[in-house]
Amino acid sequence: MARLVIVSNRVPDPGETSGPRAGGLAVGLADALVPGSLWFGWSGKTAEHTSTTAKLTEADGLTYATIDLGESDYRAFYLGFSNGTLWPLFHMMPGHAEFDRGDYVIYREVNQAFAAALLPLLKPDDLIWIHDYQLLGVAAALRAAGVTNRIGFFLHIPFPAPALFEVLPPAKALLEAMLAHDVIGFQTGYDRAHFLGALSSGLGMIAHEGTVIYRQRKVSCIVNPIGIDADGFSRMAASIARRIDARRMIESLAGRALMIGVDRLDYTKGLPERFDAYQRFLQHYPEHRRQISFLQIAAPSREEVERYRTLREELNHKAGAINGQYSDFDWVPLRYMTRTAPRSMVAGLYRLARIGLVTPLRDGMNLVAKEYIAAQNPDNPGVLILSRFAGAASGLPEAMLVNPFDVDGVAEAISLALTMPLDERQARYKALIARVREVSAAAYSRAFTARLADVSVQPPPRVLKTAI
Ligand code: ADQ
Repeated sequence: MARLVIVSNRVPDPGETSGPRAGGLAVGLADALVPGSLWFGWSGKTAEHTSTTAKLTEADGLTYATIDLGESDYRAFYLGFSNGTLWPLFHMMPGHAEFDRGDYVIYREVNQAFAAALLPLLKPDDLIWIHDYQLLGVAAALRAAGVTNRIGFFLHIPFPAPALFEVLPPAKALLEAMLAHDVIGFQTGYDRAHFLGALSSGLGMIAHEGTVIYRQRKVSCIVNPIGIDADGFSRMAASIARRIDARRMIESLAGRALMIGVDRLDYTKGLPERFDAYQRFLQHYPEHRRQISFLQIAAPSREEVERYRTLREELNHKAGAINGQYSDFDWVPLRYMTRTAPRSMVAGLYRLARIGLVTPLRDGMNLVAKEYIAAQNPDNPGVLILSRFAGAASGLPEAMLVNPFDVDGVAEAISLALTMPLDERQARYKALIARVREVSAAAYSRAFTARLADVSVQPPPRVLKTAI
């Protein structure tokens, strides 16, 4: 069987890949990472220069190969073009995007450096699976170096509408770079349609059943939504809800319903709008005021980027205003924590929460929505309020779908969720948990690797002389 090589911007610390704290990609790929697999990427550390050779570590039968990033490369590649340009633009928020040609040049160079450090580690039959927007150009750089392996790519974030994508000065170069893969995976049908639209308007290419031919090579564009290990998460939530800290939480609620939000502190997650909606709820539904407690846990993220710092200040201000206006001697309407909570604690809190409030302005998938469902007690499940602009919404139609920009609409949804009868909550939960179980982490990685393994030999990519 061919060896699987995962390439991602961050490689998890091998010490933390098993156990309850492991999150994100490590969980999504757990099934695919059989002994013998290789995981290549950035160590998360900076040095004077970007490494030219990878450092290898073995753990649990897997090989982790990491490089460090030079301090100035980190700024231009990671904070600059990846998170200052691509991240906002791909989330269709061009107002937050900045473009600097110098950062883009470094982005290209770092993608080439990834490819150069990976090259000596590759075997002829390896299946290479590259992840996310930071690494759009790695496959093109590998092809330019003569690599003929099957290479797949998965985009974890949305792909923007073609008219927005075209705003990017190197839009065409990035599309051509993406066509160096054999298989390109998207979270939803919308993202794939946007990508195919961009290929059509940018390069005049027409897809047939999701497949395009580029320089005599077939590129298959597939929809392959990411999921979670629902049963594992459910077990973790049930066991933690019986623990002492859960009991403290229950006592502090004093019979009030808990509403929970768990997010990275990121402007795409719609936190200011969420706080506004909660304030509107308290204002318009005074009869519910003392019956609810909203816990928002927000993990600080990308704090070197100015926009993220101003977001944090804005949220502190809004949280203070809500509690200042509505708190009572024995009731605080909003508990706002800016930290990363242990995964097991998050699972337990989801289970205690009568409402899961997941309202990103735009999101590739949003695993919090799936985790909240998996954590519920089937006998007395809570209600998921979900943004229709999260990728998860297209696979979870029984959630209460809301428009996160509509503050009054979200306030109304909170009121409806709070008073929803048990039989309706159970009916929605039953449908949702079946969907979360079916579109699991294991199904995600199995489907993608099977599709990649199926690719037949393609002509050598000799014409791709340069990377992006
Ligand atoms: P993210 O934008 O990071 O991921 P998401 O899918 O919600 O978003 O995953 C976040 C993970 O971190 C969840 O497992 C959640 O429990 C955890 N988490 C978030 N805040 C936390 C906190 N304060 N404390 C503890 N844990 C916290 C990107 C894309 C998403 C896509 C995923 C996977 O932006 O759209 O769903 O990749 O493809």
